[in-house]
Amino acid sequence: MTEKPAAGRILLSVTGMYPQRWYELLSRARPVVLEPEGEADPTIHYAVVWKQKRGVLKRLPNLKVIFSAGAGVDHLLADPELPDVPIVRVVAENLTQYMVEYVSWRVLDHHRQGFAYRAQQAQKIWHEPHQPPAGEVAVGIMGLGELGGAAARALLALGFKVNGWSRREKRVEGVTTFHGEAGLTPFLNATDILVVLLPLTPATEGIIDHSVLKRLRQNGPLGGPCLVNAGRGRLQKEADILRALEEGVLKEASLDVFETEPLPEKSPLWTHPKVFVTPHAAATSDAAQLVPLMLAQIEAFERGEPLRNVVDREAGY
Ligand code: NDP
Ligand code: OXD
Repeated sequence: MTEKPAAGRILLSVTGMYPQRWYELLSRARPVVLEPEGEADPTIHYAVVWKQKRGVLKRLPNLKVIFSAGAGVDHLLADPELPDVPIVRVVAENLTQYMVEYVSWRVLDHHRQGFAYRAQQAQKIWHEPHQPPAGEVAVGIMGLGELGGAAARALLALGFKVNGWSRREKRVEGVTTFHGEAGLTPFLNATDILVVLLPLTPATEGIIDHSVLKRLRQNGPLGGPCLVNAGRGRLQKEADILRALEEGVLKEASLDVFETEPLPEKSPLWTHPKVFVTPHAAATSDAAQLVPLMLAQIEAFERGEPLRNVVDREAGY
């Protein structure tokens, strides 16, 4: 009788993402290890990682697939010794839903004058400022992928005008689309609330700088443009955001991600009256939702079916 080959083990290295929860759920289906054994561990075929310990992946000679525990993969691609195997990133309904909620919440807060009302309440001021209708306000989404596309549809349903900017040419119903370097200025010029949902790549690092903020529509219905960044912190230059707020080039900002995380205590963003801070919490990777998707992909892969949501390493996302 031939014995069934042992199932390849899964390496789990998810820094700051409740590893115990991932461990419990994954290990119900497969043997899971937290550290490879010895210099080279041939029993590990899959890795589930988030900001993995440096050098841990190169010790896996039989690694077949790396699963990023999040949608972004900049944490993985930053590893100079990353093995040359497919990387699968998170695309999941619940993660998208979280992001749609976050973007809708922040856009509505800027649109419905949340900053002004909180300041008024602190001083017990009863005053109703002019409120433009959503249909007069243009939200511009940088990054029209899984998350940006879903956010665009939700904002359209709320009645906003929506512009979108992507790397390649794209059509999204109801959205005025722009792409590439040539499309950037017209996209910015037509935008009142800029929502950043780009991946961090060599092409996008530091893209949210003073020159981009300056090109947002300066005479729009909100009395100045607003910024929402839920992509990555290193997309933005925080000194430029502070300068733009100081100059009035930018009216307000909602930031979920920062150049350095956790946001250092000394950062002026914490206490700036025109900045709303959340701790990289726009869309959480929920192990209970994501583990079944990863296990289903492993099973399909072992049946010889193609992997889904594979990262294009050359593009960096
Ligand atoms: P996708 O890969 O589906 O979409 C990325 C989009 O960005 C695409 O539209 C792509 O263009 C565009 N893009 C990439 N590079 C460029 C460029 N150089 N110029 C213009 N457009 C560009 O990613 P997701 O929507 O799933 O996720 C986006 C990012 O959101 C993640 O990478 C991650 O960093 C961040 N994120 C943050 C979370 C949080 O909690 N704050 C949670 C989850 C994700 P094209 O369509 O042409 O390919
Ligand atoms: C992600 C994140 O990329 O949570 O999924 O930032």
